[in-house]
Amino acid sequence: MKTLDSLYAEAADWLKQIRKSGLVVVVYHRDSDGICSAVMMSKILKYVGCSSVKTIPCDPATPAVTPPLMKSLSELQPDYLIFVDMAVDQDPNPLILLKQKYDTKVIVIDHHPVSMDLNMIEIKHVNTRSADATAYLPASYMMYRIAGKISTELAKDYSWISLIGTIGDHGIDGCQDLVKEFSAAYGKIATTQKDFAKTKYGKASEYIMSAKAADDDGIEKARMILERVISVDAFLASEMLKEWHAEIQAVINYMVNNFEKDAELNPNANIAIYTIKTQIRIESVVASIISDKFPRMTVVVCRESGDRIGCSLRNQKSVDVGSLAKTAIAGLKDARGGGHPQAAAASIKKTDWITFKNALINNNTRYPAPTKK
Ligand SMILES: [Mn+2]
Repeated sequence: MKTLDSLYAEAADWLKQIRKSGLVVVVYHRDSDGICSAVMMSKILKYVGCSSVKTIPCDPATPAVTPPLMKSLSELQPDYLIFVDMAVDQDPNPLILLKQKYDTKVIVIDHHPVSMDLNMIEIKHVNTRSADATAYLPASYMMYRIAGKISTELAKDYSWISLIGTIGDHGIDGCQDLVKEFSAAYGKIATTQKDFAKTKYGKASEYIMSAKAADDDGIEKARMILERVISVDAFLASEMLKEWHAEIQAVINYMVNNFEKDAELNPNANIAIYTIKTQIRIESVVASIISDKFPRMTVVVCRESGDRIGCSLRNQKSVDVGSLAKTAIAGLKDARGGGHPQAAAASIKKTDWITFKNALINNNTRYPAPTKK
């Protein structure tokens, strides 16, 4: 088995050999960890001399490379294609096609559970779980380590960006080396996930998620601001991001405050199912906030959109909600579900709601959380 350190070195070597005139496309997960990983990647690409870089935000989907994404990539015909924080190994066929058609060189930098080792099909696959199956190390943290393999100064200068993404993915507690090095460079302000979430870096992560919820193009706009600014204070000073944050925060607070009143509680199965009515995609944030209050309960926040229902699942201590989500969609047509043990998502057709809900309740006690090292 490879060590984590050798994985980071491999990614760094791959990035260092990129031809400077080549077109690089970075596809990143549409969340705080994804944005911060993409910005860290831009910093590295700039450092190694690449001037032609395009970015595409993406929602997790099965297959990860959706037809619209494939269309963009076919138009761009990148020389190099970089995925950060995206579990594209779930279906590598589109990547094989790109490689064959345009001779695109592909690297995947990810921390989601591995479905397949892409190295076998000559795609550079750097996933922390192939070195440590139980590791929970966000992609932004990986980017910090990879940057450090290229230049110690580079990693140090932008450790605050990796920190924001790591907070966004609830990964601080497992990334204490980043915390230590960040504290040495910028002063000690916190140690734990809980405390870091309350700092301006936690707020920056919130701003990113508000941008995602408030505007169709918000995530890419937030990414551009983050890439441009020199500090977290400058990021938080953006008027547009501030407005979006206030607007979304009001709706989030309303939903969180009504949880205990409106959620369907199943004390025997230790699960609460909460349907929120709003046009804004806040189920994930609302689920995280409620889960912080009830860390041993499975919290499922659902929201209707068109003929589908999207759900965010959380359980910080007792249940592996990634496995639960997968099981709950089994047998349903046109359904998606899966994720991390502590945080997962599902999307189903409205007509399957009752079946899906019962499957959640009936299977919740079946998947104990993996024991942490
Ligand atoms: Mn992530």
